[in-house]
Amino acid sequence: MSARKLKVVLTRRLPDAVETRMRELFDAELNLTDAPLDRTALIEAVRRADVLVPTITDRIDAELIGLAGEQLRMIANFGAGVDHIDVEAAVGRGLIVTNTPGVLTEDTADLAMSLILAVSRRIVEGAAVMAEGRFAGWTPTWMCGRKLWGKRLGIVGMGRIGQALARRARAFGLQVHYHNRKRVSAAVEEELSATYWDDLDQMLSRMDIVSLNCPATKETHHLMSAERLARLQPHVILINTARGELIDEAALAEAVDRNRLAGVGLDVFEHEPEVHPGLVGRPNVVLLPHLGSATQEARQDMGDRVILNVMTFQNGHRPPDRVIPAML
Ligand code: 8YV
Repeated sequence: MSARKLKVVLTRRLPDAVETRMRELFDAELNLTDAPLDRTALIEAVRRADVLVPTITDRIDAELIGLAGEQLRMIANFGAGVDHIDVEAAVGRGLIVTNTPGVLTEDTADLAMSLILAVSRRIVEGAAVMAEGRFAGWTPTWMCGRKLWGKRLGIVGMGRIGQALARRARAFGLQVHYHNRKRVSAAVEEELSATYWDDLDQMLSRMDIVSLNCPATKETHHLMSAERLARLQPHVILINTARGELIDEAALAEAVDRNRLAGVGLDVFEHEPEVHPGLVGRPNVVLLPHLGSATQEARQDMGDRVILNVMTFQNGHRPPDRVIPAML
């Protein structure tokens, strides 16, 4: 590798310490406004960068990759999910693609567990009562949510985050069930007392809570279609902290409208940052603005992971978090 510092273009503001380190190590170009780059700015960025550091708010599709300059060598994503990147096109053009797995696992699992608790125990509704001064005194039948202990949680996608959620769920007395492309090891199943379902539809129709924790791919697009939503039991709580595209959001809004679900907790949306209006302002729907990895620690660790990947590449080695199409 040449002694010239790599031109590393960041599409968004990252934590201060990450940006400072990037400036020390690379010819780093920061986005000081923090507004997402529009298409023209993104095209300009891939025309001058050696390394692009995008986030989920950038669409890195085949067309953009085709417009990149000869010098672009690497796309070092700030985030674990790479569904906004056409990895096949990038790798086909000889680019290295990396992500930041592992460092946001516990935080995202915390958020999924928080949504399960918030929806089942009506925490947001209760907080609104207090904020609006509507608490008129305790009554035996008012604001009753649903018990968690002993209920069945079905986790769709038993990767790192799914497993981290299962550990938390066990502590709350939930029975863990899961569906995954591949069955996890017997040791993990035993640790989590997790029951594997080969057939997703069968699992869905028997759960009390369903949490989506799988990546967005062509195969998982609208995994929760109108038909699948109809398979859920009417008392089910549906949680999504993975990707909005996993759910047909219009179908979900209709199901909520017809009281076909007891509650919903969403941190991600099909057309982010837009949210289907039918889901807004519903007492049994808790919506969060994509906060899964939003802790100071996780965002710092994600930045450190990006730096590690770029440094390793700069030193002529294989970056630890390389993503190849076969992994998706
Ligand atoms: C990130 C996420 O904040 O890492 C992911 O895949 O969904 C988020 O928690 C976001 O992707 C940053 O690019």
